[in-house]
Order: sequence, then structure tokens, then C-alpha cells
Amino acid sequence: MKASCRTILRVCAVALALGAAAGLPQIAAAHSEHAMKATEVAAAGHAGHSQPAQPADHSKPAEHAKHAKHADHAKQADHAKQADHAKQADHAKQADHAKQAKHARHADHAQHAEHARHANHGAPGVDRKAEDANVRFADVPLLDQHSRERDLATDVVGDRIVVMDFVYTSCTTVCPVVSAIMAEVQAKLGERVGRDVALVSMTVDPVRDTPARLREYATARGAGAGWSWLTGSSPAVNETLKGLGTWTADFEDHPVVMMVGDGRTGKWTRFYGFADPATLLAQIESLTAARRAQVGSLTAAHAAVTE
Ligand SMILES: [Cu+2]
Repeated sequence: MKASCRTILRVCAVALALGAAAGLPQIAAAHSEHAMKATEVAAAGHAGHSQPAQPADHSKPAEHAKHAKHADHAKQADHAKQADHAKQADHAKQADHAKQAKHARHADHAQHAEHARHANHGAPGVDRKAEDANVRFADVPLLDQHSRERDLATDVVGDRIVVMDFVYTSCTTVCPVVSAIMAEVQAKLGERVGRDVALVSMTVDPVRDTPARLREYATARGAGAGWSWLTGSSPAVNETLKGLGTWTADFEDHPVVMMVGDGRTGKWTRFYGFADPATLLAQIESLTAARRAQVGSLTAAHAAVTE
């Protein structure tokens, strides 16, 4: 994940600052180290300032020199202020990325859920980074982690509720976090996985991600039977990704996106960034409730007809 890794690393500094603001101890420690350095620099500056740079005779040129110095200081202060503003603007712009970087730095399984929750400030089900998605299932054969040929629309999705992510196994930054989110969703759903809910991980790197490689990756992440890992020929995978609206020219710069949808109703939602597992579960619950309401109204209609 070269390009996006670079992006992620570039914003690590921002993540540090945000971490300090959030009170994360180790990040705050790093931050205070910066503060110490700043103090040292300031002290050095003051030391320079108090050095007997001014001649003792208070001649006019010396006064000018003093003024010039003060003007310089003022300029520097201004610069410092502006730099701060620029930094803050940057922070605002890259806040999302910074969050992602923070997550990537804490790919640890146990910490993960907590961090995923930090990524979304809203209550479960309220995610500003969610949007309705128009989904088209490409009519191409895919392969799952057991090398079985699968049709995404009929074999994998069918009439199930589906949670889908987009990963590649050699990604060391973002994808492990996404997979951990999926693993938590799997754990929370329990026996529903493989029954009315399907979990799907689509590779974005079909060249390297063979079924065997996906199987190994899936096993390492505790993927159960209801969690499909899909690859295929490059054209097939690319067509599939384009249909789902998640294709990028450079797969290493793939967006961090997960989808939740209902194969029965065709209602799909995209979640950008590291989705809170609770948000994904809330979406599944909402789709499940909509199904129940549908069944309820059909039953009522049937009762009315047969009355
Ligand atoms: Cu990745």
C-alpha cells in the first residue's frame, strides 16, 4: 500500500498532536518532548538575546540594531503564529486521515475496538461518513479462499444481509485494521454469520492474492465459514470493484471503505474510514428490522385478502 501508506505516515505527526489532545498518554509524552525541545529552543533564543550584542555607548546605530532585532522578533512571532494557523488548517483537513493513521499505528486487536469507536463520534448508526450506494454485481466468475468458483450476486450475496470490505493481504497498515473490524463484527453476530448474514472480503490485489494466500490470511484472522474471501482474474476483480464503486487505478491507494447491504432489497450503504463495528451492526439491525416490517405488512395484507 505504497501511496496511501506514505499518506498515512505523513499525517502521523498530526495524529500525535490529536493524540495529545485526546489525552493518550504515550502520544502525549511524545508531544511533551516536542514541547521540551521548543522550550530549549526558546531558552537558547533568550540566551542569544541577552548576550552583550549591544555596544555600551548606546549609539544610534546600536539603537537601530535593537529595533531591527525587535522587528525581527515580531516577524518571527508572526511567522510562528501563521505556521500554527497553517498547521491547524492542515489538522482540520487531515483529521480523518490522522484518525486512520492512529488506527494503523494501533493495529493491535485488543485496542482496536476502542480506537474504532474513537473514529466515530456519533452514536451507533449515526455515521456522517456513510452514504447510500448504487451497487451493480459484475457478471464475472470469482474464486473464494477454497478455490471454489463463486458468483458474487447469487452464490455469495444471495438474499443475505452482507458486510463487505476491500483489502489485500500484503497491506501492513490499513487492511489489518479493517480485517480486525470485520472480525469483531463476526464475533458480535455469532451464529447469524453464514445464515442470514454473509461477510465478504474482496481483494483489491488479485495478482498476488491467490485463493491460498487469502485462506492463510483468513485463518490468521479467525475467519469462520460464513466469511468469504474473494479473488479472481484481474479483469474479473476490477469489474467487480467498479460495479461496487470501490475501484481505484492504484490498488495500493485503495479507499478505506466497508459496505453493508441487503441482497434481498438491494439497499446498500458505504461506510468510509474505519467504521465502528457498532455502526455496522446497527446498519445490519436496521436492514433486519426493515425485513421484519416487510414480512409484517405482507402478512397483514394476506390476512386482509383471506378474511
Ligand atoms: Cu490496505
